[in-house]
Order: sequence, then C-alpha cells, then structure tokens
Amino acid sequence: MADLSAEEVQRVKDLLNSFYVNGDSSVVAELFGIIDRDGSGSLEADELEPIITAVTGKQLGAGELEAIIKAADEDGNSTIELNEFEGLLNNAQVKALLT
Ligand SMILES: [Ca+2]
Repeated sequence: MADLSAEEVQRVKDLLNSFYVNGDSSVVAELFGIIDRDGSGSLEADELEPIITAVTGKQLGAGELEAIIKAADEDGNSTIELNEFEGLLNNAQVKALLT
C-alpha cells in the first residue's frame, strides 16, 4: 500500500476545508477515493489512521479510531463505505479533530 504523497495530503486538506468550511458535500467521493488506498470501496482502520495523522499530526489512542468507525459503520461490517463516509466526517469527534 503506497504512502500518501505530500500532494495527496495537501489535496485532502483542501477537500476537508471545502467540506467543513463551505459545506461542500460534492468533495466526499474524491476524498474517499484518495483515502481508499487499495481501491476496495471501503475504508479500513489502517487506511484512516495514516491520513488522520498526516492531516492533524496527532496519533489516535488505541480504541479511539475503533470507536469512530463503529459510530459511523451503519451496516456493522467494521469498514466505512462511501455511503457511511459523510456520517463519519460529520461525527463530532472527527470534526473536532480535523478542523
Ligand atoms: Ca460499513
């Protein structure tokens, strides 16, 4: 799994800014595509963790990311699909972390 390039991290920051500051939901799919490194159509914890760290410079505590995923994981399969991803972004804890 390739690491995120500096350009990708910057793009993610720009997209998050559009989403949170301008309320632009049209960026959600592009954001999802960048984070979904293996192109599986779902985001796993090991794909979400590096992007959160790259964007915030913070390391999530054990169980923290698990709880965030669980809160947004509507079908309970332990991964985040595109239809669940906007809910994850709107999670109060995630929003506080990323903005
Ligand atoms: Ca799911």
